[in-house]
Amino acid sequence: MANWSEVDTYAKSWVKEAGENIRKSFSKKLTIMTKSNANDLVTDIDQGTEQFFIKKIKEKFPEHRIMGEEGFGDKLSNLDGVVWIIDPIDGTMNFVHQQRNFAISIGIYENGEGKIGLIYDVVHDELYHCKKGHGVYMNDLKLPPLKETEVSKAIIGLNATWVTENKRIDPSLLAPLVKEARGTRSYGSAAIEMAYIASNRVDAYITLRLAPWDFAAGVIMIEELGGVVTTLKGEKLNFLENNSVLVSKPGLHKEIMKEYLNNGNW
Ligand code: 2AM
Ligand code: CA
Repeated sequence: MANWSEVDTYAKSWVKEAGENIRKSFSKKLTIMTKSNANDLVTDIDQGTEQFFIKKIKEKFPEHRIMGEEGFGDKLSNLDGVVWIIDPIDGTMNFVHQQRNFAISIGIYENGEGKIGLIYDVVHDELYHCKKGHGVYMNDLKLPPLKETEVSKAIIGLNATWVTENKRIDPSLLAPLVKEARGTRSYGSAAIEMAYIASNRVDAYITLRLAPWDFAAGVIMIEELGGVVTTLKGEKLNFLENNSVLVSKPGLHKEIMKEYLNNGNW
């Protein structure tokens, strides 16, 4: 059994240290590269930050395994044992273009069960953190459980991509939701969107393609606060592949699934 208090203390101190290094990088020249396509960006800072975490984890917890977006971790085909799921910079496009609206996201799992979630909004110095069963905090502030709400009173995180022609969903499906919701927002970082639901700034978040490192930390926090996370078909997320994702306050999740997503039968 891992000593979760010890893991939590180290994880938080490494996240803060990595954040400090990222803030310092703002005054230096970035090296920007592309991955799968011209808009899929990665920088030397994404890579250096992931390598920083891997070095620290391997030194202190050599038996733990690591799944990292930039590929410096282990190749995993299961979630056995303790697994750190790391996105060194979630929202790289924002990091490059805006120097804000990005986060370090780390979810720590034991045999597939969420134990520790950390989302660090580096620029605002807001660390959202959760040790399973001990509540969710934004820095020192304990966040209250999520309350039920309805679409007509909700702000929904949704990228315009999904209501225009795209590869994954009929764009007309979500248009009524955009119309009925109080408002929509798109922050461009799944981790930030989930932290904002946890802290009651947004009510739901919908997207058609996320990787495990985009949601691993957020899922732990949202579920701890009584929120619901599934695919857009209403299924459990698969942590070894990409997923569509609906993150929502309770009540609202049921309404979106039933009234707008036809209970996943689309
Ligand atoms: P990233 O910045 O770490 O790549 C909105 O763009 C969100 O979707 C971000 O959290 C982003 O994470 C993620 N994202 C972007 N492209 C993606 C892809 N091809 N597959 C999965 N997630 C992606
Ligand atoms: Ca990333």
